Amino acid sequence: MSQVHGKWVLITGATSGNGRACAEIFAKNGANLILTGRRSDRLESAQNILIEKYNVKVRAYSFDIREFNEAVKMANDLQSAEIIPDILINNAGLASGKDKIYQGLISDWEKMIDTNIKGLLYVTRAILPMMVENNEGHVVNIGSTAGHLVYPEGNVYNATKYAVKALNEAINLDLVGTNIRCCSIDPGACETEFSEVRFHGDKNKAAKVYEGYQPLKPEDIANAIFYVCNAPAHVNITNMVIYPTAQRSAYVWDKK
Ligand code: NDP
Ligand code: 8X3
Repeated sequence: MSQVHGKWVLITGATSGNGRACAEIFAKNGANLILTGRRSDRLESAQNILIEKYNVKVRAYSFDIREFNEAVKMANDLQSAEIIPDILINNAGLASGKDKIYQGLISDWEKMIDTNIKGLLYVTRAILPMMVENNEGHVVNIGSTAGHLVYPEGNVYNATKYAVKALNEAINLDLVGTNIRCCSIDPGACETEFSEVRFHGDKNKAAKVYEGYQPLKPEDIANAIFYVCNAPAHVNITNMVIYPTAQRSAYVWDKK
């Protein structure tokens, strides 16, 4: 039986892409889920499907992770229900826009900084004390290869993912002496709604990002996270970088 069976897994950004794929693999292996995202219709649908399919418990919290109070409300509600998340997957995030830095929209920059950095911090600040109190848990941060190498017009998105890399290292250091592990999973190009969001809903532009090669699938990322969470308790995988085979860096591609 998998180590996650019967555990509570909190996934931010579970309405789509990597987060939704994580919900599937963890539920399939008997984990109970706490799902978050802003689109309540999708959350409710995922909740119903996963309960029906895998007979696990699923709680859904629809909120914007840019609101610290909302993360605290969720944490308080979990505490009232005597639920301590065993695994926190800080997945919610986005790129908004792809422009030269002297032409970028301030609204895009604020969205990325507030979601990818501050939102991740807010949820972590609300949930991690419960894990520390329990001296058990696993934090998985979804970074990106964009947090290892800057590319043209990636600027602020790159900066937010460099911040996730730094925070992942910082969380690990601050957790020394506890049994809580912390890992950053850093994917390259993965076909989700990511590019559609980045290009403000332009589906044609988004589709072009994935043409001419096999990008990663959300299931590939979910499998990696599942692997990390199933490592024996004395094994702390702190970082995993995952590229499609056809992509070796932001600059080196094999596109047909
Ligand atoms: P998707 O757009 O498919 O999913 C993003 C998820 O984040 C959605 O569930 C969305 O839910 C949630 N989200 C976004 N903003 C907020 C917010 N303010 N509050 C709450 N939830 C929010 O993209 P991916 O699955 O690809 O993205 C997941 C993570 O993976 C991101 O951190 C991204 O940076 C990272 N990543 C993606 C790569 C890729 O190529 N796809 C590569 C490397 C990293 P909702 O809209 O319902 O709120
Ligand atoms: C998403 C991957 O290369 O578009 O983080 O930045 S990339």
